[in-house]
Parts: sequence; C-alpha cells; structure tokens
Amino acid sequence: MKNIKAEPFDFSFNPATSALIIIDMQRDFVEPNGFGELLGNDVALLRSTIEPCRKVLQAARAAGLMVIHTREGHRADLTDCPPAKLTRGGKTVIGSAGPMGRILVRGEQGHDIIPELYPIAGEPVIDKPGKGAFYQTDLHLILQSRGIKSLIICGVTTEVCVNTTAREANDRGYECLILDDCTASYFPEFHQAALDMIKAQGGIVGWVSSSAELVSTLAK
Ligand code: C5J
Repeated sequence: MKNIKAEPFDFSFNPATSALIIIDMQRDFVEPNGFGELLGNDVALLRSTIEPCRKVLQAARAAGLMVIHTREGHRADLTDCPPAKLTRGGKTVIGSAGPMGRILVRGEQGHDIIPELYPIAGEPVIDKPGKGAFYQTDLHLILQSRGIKSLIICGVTTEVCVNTTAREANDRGYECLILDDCTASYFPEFHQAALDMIKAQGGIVGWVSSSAELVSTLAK
C-alpha cells in the first residue's frame, strides 16, 4: 500500500488496484482555436495542467499503474448528441466546422488528445458522449475486469467532466483522488469550489492532493 498526503486526510492506495484516469485533455478544450476558445474562454487557464499531468503520466507509467484516457465527443452524424446539448453555445455548436475540424466530433483533429499526453499502446481511450466518463461507456466494465478500486483523476474541466466523473465513480464504490494542479477550469473560482465540494464533509466524494505528492509517493 502507498500513503499520500491529501485532504481531508491521507489517501491510501494499492498501485496494483489503482488507475490514473486523464479526463478530456483534448485539443478542443486545451488548444487555441478549439471549442473552449471559440466559446470565449481563455485556454491558458487549462494549459497550466499540461506539465503536471505529463509528470504524473510518466510516473504512473513507470510505476505500472493502469492508465486510461477519456475524450468527450460525438458520432459524425450526431445521433448520440441529445438535442438539448446541441442547442447550447451560441454559434459554436457541437458538430459545426471550426479551425480544427467539426467541433467535438470523433475523428476530427480538435477531438483528439493533445500530443503532450498522447496515449500509448495498452492505454484504453474511453469515448464518452456525456460529461461523466461512466455514462454510456464501458469504463466500469474495464475497471472491474482489472480489479481497480482506486482512481487518480486528472484533466479538464474541474467542475464539469472531472467532477461529474468523480461523483459517478464514488457512487460505484471507487475511491477517488483528484490532483489539484492537474485539473483546471476556465473559471478559477469554479475550480476551487469544485475541489472544495469533493473533499468537504470528510471526503464526501473523494480526496484532493497534488502532482508533486503523487510523483514522490509513487517513487518511494
Ligand atoms: C466541458 C469537459 N467543459 N471536458 N467538458 O464541456 O469538462
């Protein structure tokens, strides 16, 4: 077992039954000219997560942790995109043409994971139509098949897909550790509130720690 300094109290995990899950580090959210920027957001706020995520990914791979990546997006014909989701965002609607291809459509440049964190062979990529990584995906089946009990969660955005996934995981019995500097929001105050909600009430959804703590714990 490993013990990592975390809030609201130390988080214990067995690397053999733990997975690193990196949420939606896609060009559409993190790079200029993607969905996020076209919606009027400052992607620099999310790009601060890239280097800490890269270090965590490297450490997780070296320690033999299971690594899973997710991508939010839809089929080219948008048949898996609820009409309610399609009408949001003003002119920047899902499926419309952008500088990196059709927005949040699978197979388009913008939908793919940024090169800095690109998956390697053996790392499952979960394509999800919703905000949560468990909704309408085979993530739970994959985790159960590998005997995974604990999830270390990174990615964007903290209050949307990271938070939704942590809540879904918590309800399914997984213990979740979210890494503060490996998650971010276009709205810094939402990032802080989202992490506060996770660790409140004795860790009602999970634990919060940092990339440095995780990397040093895995190296011990
Ligand atoms: C959003 C996400 N923010 N990955 N998606 O729409 O958090």
